Amino acid sequence: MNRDRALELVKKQITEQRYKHTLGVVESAIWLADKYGADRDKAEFAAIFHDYAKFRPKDEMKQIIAAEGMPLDLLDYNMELWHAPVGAYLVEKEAGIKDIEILNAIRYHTSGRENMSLLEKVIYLADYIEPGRSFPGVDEVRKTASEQLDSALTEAMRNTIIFLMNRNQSIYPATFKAYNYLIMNKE
Ligand code: DGI
Ligand code: FE
Ligand code: FE
Ligand code: FE
Repeated sequence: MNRDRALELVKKQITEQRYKHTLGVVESAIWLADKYGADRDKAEFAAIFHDYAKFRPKDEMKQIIAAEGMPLDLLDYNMELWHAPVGAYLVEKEAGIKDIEILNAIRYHTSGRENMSLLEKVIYLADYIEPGRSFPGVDEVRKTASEQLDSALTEAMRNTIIFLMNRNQSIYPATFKAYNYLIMNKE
């Protein structure tokens, strides 16, 4: 699989706007990978495919979560979480990506998890800071990302948790666990 073929496969799955976001995530992921010593090619492929399942029908995502042994508690939380694990599954099945590090970076790009790998951190953060994002506080996270990866990741997770809480939404436990892990294992 080369980069152009991967982009072509993804383009068919998502909207024009989401494709632009994806190109932004690729740019930010390569920047972060080079800065923090992650595998540049893996970062590029994980970024290209990270939102592959974003527009799959709700029922199809539900069915895959149940049938493929994914955590069933996902179904009790915001359905925005589902495209990440379902994406990892479909990218393997439909695009033939077998690399477990790439698949895990896709799988955990929305919730995060405890003890994230370097590649998982790069993709989570690239998704948050890509040039097309305009969340309140994103410029501060971009600045931190140029200095310290874990600090930037912690800020991005904190902002996301606060954003969801302010909108009266539930928080998936893995997200809290990811945040706590970073706070409790700071250098
Ligand atoms: O797919 P994207 O829009 O590029 O971004 P994403 O996959 O990081 O997140 C999609 C949305 O999921 C984002 O607006 C926040 C929302 N979300 C809902 N429940 C949770 C959650 N995010 C986290 N981290 N944890 C949750 O429990
Ligand atoms: Fe996503
Ligand atoms: Fe994200
Ligand atoms: Fe995304």
